[in-house]
Amino acid sequence: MKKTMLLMAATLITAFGYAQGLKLNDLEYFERQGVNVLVFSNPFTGGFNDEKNSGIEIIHHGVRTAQGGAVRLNNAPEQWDLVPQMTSRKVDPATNSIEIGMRYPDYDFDSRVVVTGKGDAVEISVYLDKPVPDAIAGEAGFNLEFLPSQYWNKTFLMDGRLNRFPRYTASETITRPNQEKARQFKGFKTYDDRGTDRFIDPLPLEQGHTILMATDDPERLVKVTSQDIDLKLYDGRILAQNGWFVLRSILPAGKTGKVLTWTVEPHAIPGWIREPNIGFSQVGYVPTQPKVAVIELDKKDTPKATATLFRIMNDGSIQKAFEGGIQSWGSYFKYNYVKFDFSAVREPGVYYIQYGDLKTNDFLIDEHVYDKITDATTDVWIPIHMNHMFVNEGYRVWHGEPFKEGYLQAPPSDHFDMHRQGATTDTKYQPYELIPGLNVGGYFDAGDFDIETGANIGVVQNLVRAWELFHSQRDETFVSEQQRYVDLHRPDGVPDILQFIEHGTLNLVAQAEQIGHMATTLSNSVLDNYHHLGDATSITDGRHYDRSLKPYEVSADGKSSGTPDDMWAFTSRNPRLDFNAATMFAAASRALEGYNDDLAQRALTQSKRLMQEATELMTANNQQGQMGGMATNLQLYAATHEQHYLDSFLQQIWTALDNNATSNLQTALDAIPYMDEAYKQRLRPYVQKYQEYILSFDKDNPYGVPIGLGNWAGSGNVVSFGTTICFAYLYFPDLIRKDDLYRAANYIFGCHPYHNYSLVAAVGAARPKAVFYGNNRADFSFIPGNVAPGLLFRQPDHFENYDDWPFLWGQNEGTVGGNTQYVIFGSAFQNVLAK
Ligand SMILES: [Ca+2]
Ligand SMILES: [Ca+2]
Ligand SMILES: [Ca+2]
Repeated sequence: MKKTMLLMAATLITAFGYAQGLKLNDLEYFERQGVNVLVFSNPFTGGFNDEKNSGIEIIHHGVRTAQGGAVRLNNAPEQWDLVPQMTSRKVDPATNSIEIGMRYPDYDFDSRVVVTGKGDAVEISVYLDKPVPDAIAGEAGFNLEFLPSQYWNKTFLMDGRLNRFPRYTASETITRPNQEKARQFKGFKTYDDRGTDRFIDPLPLEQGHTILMATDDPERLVKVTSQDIDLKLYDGRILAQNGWFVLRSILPAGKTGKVLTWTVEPHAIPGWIREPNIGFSQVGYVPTQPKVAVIELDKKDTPKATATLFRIMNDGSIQKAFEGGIQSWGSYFKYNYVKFDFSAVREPGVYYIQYGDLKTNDFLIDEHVYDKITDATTDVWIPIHMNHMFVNEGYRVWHGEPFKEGYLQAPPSDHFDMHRQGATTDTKYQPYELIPGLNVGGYFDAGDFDIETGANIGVVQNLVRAWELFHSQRDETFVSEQQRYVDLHRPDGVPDILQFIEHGTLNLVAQAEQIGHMATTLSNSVLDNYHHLGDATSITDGRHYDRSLKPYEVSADGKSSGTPDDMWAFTSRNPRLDFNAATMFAAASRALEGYNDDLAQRALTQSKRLMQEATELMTANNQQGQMGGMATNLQLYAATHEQHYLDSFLQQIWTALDNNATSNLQTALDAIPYMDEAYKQRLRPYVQKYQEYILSFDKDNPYGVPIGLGNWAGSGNVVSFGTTICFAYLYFPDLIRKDDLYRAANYIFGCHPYHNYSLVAAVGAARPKAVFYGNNRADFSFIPGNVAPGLLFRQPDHFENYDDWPFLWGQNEGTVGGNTQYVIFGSAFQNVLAK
């Protein structure tokens, strides 16, 4: 042991003594080879409060390992704890420093944090012009959060005391009166205190003045010193599974001026160069398609002259199949990109790429590689997300039948998932009154369990499109609406896609019939149910909420309780949503005719009624301009063949195409089956323009697809792009290049920045992503067939997709809207390739 420690000390001296210095670069972050320190390049302005993506951040040897550096009000902040507003950001290259003004308006509390590059460290100082307000004195502190998956099982020393970061949380807590806890976002509570009026406060794992983290891993080694005040280390996972390790110092009460100073020194491996990321399709390639690997290189890396394709022969021996030159693409954000084109290889077989010493995993070249790309999504992901059903798979129950007590009319209220109930209910129901009949059909939105009406409308539309265009007869799922039971991998004689359309329509028709218009969402009434992880059945107690009972009290007949856990229907009327529903009902009625005639008729009735009422409402509100009824008119024409719908569509489509051809082309293509040859001819120039648009991405980025830079990553856009290309090729094979059909598939299946894993869970890929933000995310797992949003852009220059940490929804969540779009893409892609 002693010998090891001496060796470690020697390494540290060398390591921390390596002179290079953290310098502010042109992109306004501190940089040295192997280390980036960002200071509010990403402020706390994400859509969902603390997204664990903000404040002071460290990108350590290519991986973002720390974030959340800021003045915070909790030992281990949760998503809905208050976050600071950034009131100013001053970058000063002369002093090599960045100063951030922070404010908590709820407490009229201002602070300034100055980060200064000093040698290989940054010094972080907190300044107060007024003392910490009494209400949060002893609670406000400076925090920095470290990613558990990068630190667990690694060692740390606090003032020389040895310890190890736990793989799973099991440290100590206390409870304190709720009144001592800083207010949470909009006054919501993330926890159910079981009537104790107390909150849980974690105790520190360690405290002291100097911490060395990951002494056993040079890529993660960090030294943090606090000159004046103790550092405390917390495990945020003890409150919330998505918590991080939190390093924290409490700001002293009653003091002003410079009240805290930390020195943070992330170790840099001398001369470190990031390993190349060889992007290729993990699903493989059909023999005739273009095959180009995109290799992402550290900007200090020197590209090799060639790369090689090796083939693993049927007897297990290995043969060189191809050697080809490396072409430079150029730089894109922080990396350089080169390409390796091995399109010449067409022989079916098992291959891998070798670039320098680096070998990829194997992949297939074969005529059938894309045959199964949607099977996991249709056979597993979609049925698991069927609400109000018991879902079984082999020996496993995914969930029981949720929300048996139904849905209450939401009272006027704010919400935590971007909804609200306005001052009126717009229905015949009183707040908290049971709205009958809504607990039927519908799909969980995503990693949460609400029925987002807009998303569910999209699901039915997507599935109807897939049904009408491709007529998939695939039957791998038993669905009984009568038994409220779904059994995966048990054929029942009915095409699954019809059953999925029926299931979505059942809930949406119930909304229109019971409420009179569409709810904005059917969602949780309390925040501590919203972040539920586990079986959806246990979100509510299955008993009707009775406000005359005390919380947790159950009525004598066992049918009601005083626990306010019943789900709410948010019913503020939105004519645009009704308009969209009208579109979907028209489509659903077509698909369901001959399979469930009663439901088909009910859907058509609601379609016509909502269309008329929404038009009147929007006319009255002068909202005609935002009607967006182009697709609706098309759907209604397809359902009814009434000429006036067609006339309206034709009035709208050409203007829409002239205004924005790229985003409206899909709708224009969708109309082709109902139109004459003249319509198709008139569309040709727009399709020609779309081909130019496709090619423009070759200059935009090395991957040749639209890469989104928002706070929800962009694989959905790539899927839409790919879908439109397929449809355009289907109708205009002389205008769209066949080679361009593969762009979206390449990107989604592994040819993208950061790593080369397929963004679709499970079927077909050699190396799919392993963790996703599904409702089983606490198990670091996935639901097969999910499509991750993928590569999340972090300002100012970093793409990221964690595959050992599921909890960032913007990278790893899949939505029912997005995944059913992927089904269309996959079906269209397979269909055009088969031709
Ligand atoms: Ca949701
Ligand atoms: Ca079936
Ligand atoms: Ca209940």
